[in-house]
Amino acid sequence: MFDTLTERLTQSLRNVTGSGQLTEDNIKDTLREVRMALLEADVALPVTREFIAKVKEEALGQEVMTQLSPGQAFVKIVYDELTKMMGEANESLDLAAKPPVVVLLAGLQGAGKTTTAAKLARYLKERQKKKVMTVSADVYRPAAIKQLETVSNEVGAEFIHSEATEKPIDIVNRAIEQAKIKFADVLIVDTAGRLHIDDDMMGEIKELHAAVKPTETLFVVDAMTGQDAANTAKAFNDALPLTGVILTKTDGDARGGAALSVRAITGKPIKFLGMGEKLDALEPFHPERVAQRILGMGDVLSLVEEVERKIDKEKAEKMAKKLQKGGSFNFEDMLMQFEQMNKMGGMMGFLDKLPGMSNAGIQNAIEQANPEKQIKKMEAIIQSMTIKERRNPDLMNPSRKKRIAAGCGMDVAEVNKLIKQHAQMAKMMKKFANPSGMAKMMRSLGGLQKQFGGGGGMGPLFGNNDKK
Ligand SMILES: Nc1nc2c(ncn2[C@@H]2O[C@H](COP(=O)(O)OP(=O)(O)OP(=O)(O)O)[C@@H](O)[C@H]2O)c(=O)[nH]1
Ligand SMILES: [Mg+2]
Repeated sequence: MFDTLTERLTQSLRNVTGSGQLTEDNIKDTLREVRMALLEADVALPVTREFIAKVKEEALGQEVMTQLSPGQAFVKIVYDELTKMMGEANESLDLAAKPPVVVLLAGLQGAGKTTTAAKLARYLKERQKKKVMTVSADVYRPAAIKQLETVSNEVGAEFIHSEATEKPIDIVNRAIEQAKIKFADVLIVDTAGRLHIDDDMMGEIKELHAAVKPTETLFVVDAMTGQDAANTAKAFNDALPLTGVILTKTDGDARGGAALSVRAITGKPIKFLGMGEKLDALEPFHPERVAQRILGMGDVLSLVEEVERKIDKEKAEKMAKKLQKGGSFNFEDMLMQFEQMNKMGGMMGFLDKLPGMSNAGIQNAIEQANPEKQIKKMEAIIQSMTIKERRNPDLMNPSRKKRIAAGCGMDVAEVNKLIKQHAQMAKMMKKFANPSGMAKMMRSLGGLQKQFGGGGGMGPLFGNNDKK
């Protein structure tokens, strides 16, 4: 996928990499080339227009970043906007609902629904350790039911029999009962394909949807149809709210217009990509990875990474230097720590990288405490402070606290809690502000594990005393 787009984009981006300063004039040609490249990839016109407008706005409104050349900054902007266009981050299936979680697959004829049903079953079984059952409500095409049985057997998903003489609704209701009895986690429902999105198809699937109330309603669509894929998904979504889209046959699609258009046109996330006929050829959709792929794995990507590393490193070094010189750890620094943590994939991603922290019990405890939410709250409080306050924690007094609390819609008690947490972090930072600090920091983080064992929650910073 994206071969031609990649080639064209890298070429045009290389041109801007050399230039002096980003101005309306010198990005004009490159923007035109990027626009052509997107249209050739069969990205829908309105999506392309909006993309170009945003890149232009960002490029011209760029704050001067000393660590970036204008060309680097431009590439970074294109990368960020590409990622945003596809939805920022991977959205997975909602498997938290009461089992059996029903996943309804819909789509046009030959889109790949039946194949995808088996692929998804395999994926959930192997990667998420779920007990998955499948059922076919396709009573129209001869052998459709048999086809699902065959592929289900191949992936080791339990197939629930149905007959072409039954009504789709009856089949599905019966299947749900069976899935309950057998304690299945997930029930995947394959449906009949139609030639077009017509009233018959919508009527039947609406009826099914109403009767079954699936947790996930996924539209399966052939990527090779380009921007049409996005348009059919939209037509479907207008009649019946989708929870996501699965793009199939991306292995045969050199252009990539569907992947780039679906999110912008439907507002719904692409959740998976089908990448081949084999039943293991299904991958979760990660916008940032796809953006990386589009920009090529070569020089452009490493450039983007280097830029991000530079920005982070510069900030981290500045803080370390300040602390070493006896400066204090202020709210601004605290905010930056949170940002860095988010970049590492949040608290969970961060802990995953630490030795000894992969234990399921610990992970559960952390998930319960919901550190992501706590961090968001703390970030909001700091953002509600003035710059002066962020740099001078000593300024805090009752009236300031009251104003800050009002500014972020929280209680003064929450602000007090943040201040306490800040003081604790500042103390810790002081200890680590010497060359061997990082090693010590790691060891002390390792020590958190013990705190969990004792049931004491995650220390002062991530106490779970106010989970909602
Ligand atoms: N190359 C490739 N082929 C795929 C992919 N997904 C499905 N196919 C093929 O597409 C064809 C149709 O797939 P099905 O799963 O039968 O499609 P369907 O939507 O169930 O079709 P109907 O039930 O007739 O509406 C089959 O030959 C599949 O092997 C994919 O990701 N890549
Ligand atoms: Mg089918």
